[in-house]
Amino acid sequence: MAKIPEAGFKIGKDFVKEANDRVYSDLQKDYRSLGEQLSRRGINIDKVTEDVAKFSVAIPSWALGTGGTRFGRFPNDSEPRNIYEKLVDARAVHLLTGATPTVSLHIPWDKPDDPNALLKYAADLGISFDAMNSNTFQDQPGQKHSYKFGSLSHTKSEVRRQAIEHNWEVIDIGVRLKSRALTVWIGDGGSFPGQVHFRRSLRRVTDSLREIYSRLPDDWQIFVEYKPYEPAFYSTVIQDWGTAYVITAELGPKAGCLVDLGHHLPNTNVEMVVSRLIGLGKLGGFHFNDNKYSDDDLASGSIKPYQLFLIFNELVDAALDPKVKNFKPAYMIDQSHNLKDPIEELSQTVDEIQRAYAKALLVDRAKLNDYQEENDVLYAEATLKAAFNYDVSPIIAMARYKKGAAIDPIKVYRESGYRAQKDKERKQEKKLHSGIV
Ligand code: RM4
Ligand code: MN
Ligand code: MN
Repeated sequence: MAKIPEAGFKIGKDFVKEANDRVYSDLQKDYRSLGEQLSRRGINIDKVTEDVAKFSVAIPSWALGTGGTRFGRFPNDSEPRNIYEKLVDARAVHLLTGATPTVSLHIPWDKPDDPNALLKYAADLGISFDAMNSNTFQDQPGQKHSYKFGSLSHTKSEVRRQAIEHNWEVIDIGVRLKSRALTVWIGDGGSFPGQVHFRRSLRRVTDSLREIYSRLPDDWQIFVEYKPYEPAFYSTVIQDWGTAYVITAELGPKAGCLVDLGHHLPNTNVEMVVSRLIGLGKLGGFHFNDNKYSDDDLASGSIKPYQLFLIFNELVDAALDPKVKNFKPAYMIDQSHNLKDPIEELSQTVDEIQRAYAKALLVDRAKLNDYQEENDVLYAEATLKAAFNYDVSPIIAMARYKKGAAIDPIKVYRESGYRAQKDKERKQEKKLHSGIV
């Protein structure tokens, strides 16, 4: 069994506290001034801060390595070489942001030799495990059947069987890691007209997923992720939310749809997709990221912050609606960090997501409702814009401070010298392939 590495250098809680002490009085002033503005509108800033402080989002294990494009990858010398080192980096993000206590594992990319040892290692770092991700979109060394022509939807039953068994194994590992969900994304589809029979392939994928579902523990969920294209360039078997909905409806109550923000064709009204799935009781969770063109896996909120806000507007609206039952979508990040330091970009991402959430909490819902009922288009839109236009930075920084996280995460991280320390500790024997490429 592989040796469990030492955690090495860690940013201390005291280091964060000392940095916070230097800027806290400035934060207090900004917070008070925003609080006054909000109270004139009948909003209690402390309540908003409390809600933001309760928000958390899972980090995907693959996002801690340097990402890439299909043309290349430019890793730094200190990228984590294994899941243990990834967890140490995840702990740094959580220490800085206070909002990422869980990691979502990709199997086999981060398959543990010993799940019990990994669970303990993670617990010592204050990290636990979120949804497990299976991978039948690549062939692995020693694998009997190839996924070149599909996995759960493959024409040959032995290939489907292998893919089903892989998912069962992922559930088993997840149970040992105390995870409670499985996310399934498949690359199945066709690149040329005629390659795949549309109705039959959907039937096969649904039947395979039923077999996976049958092994799901009672307290687990399965998230079915859709994607319109890539790696298949003509047709994808689970191409959109409608197809994901039909599948999850057939599977049963433990199945929900997973909305990866990058998995929509340009100009799709994603916030409306979200509201439709809420209405159908099938919004399982999210993969947050942003894009200009399609599945670019850029940092959340970097390109379309208004869209992110409008998505959170639907989520807050649903959470406040007593008619929406058992509303608890799973929040996960799914990004590729090609250029920025993954720890920095993840911290920035968490901040952006919380920003969208905080702004959505500021929407005057009673007024919005009246304007909608009266068809006052201008004021309805202006009500959303009024919330979006606030600079909620003091709320987010205060939420972090209250949890002992950093008021200014990036500054604290850079001052800590973490990267330089890890450069020394993690001599890269070979350039690893550990991000999305
Ligand atoms: C896919 C999809 C999956 C992710 C892989 C790496 O496009 O978003 O969620 O696991 O990429
Ligand atoms: Mn995804
Ligand atoms: Mn994707």
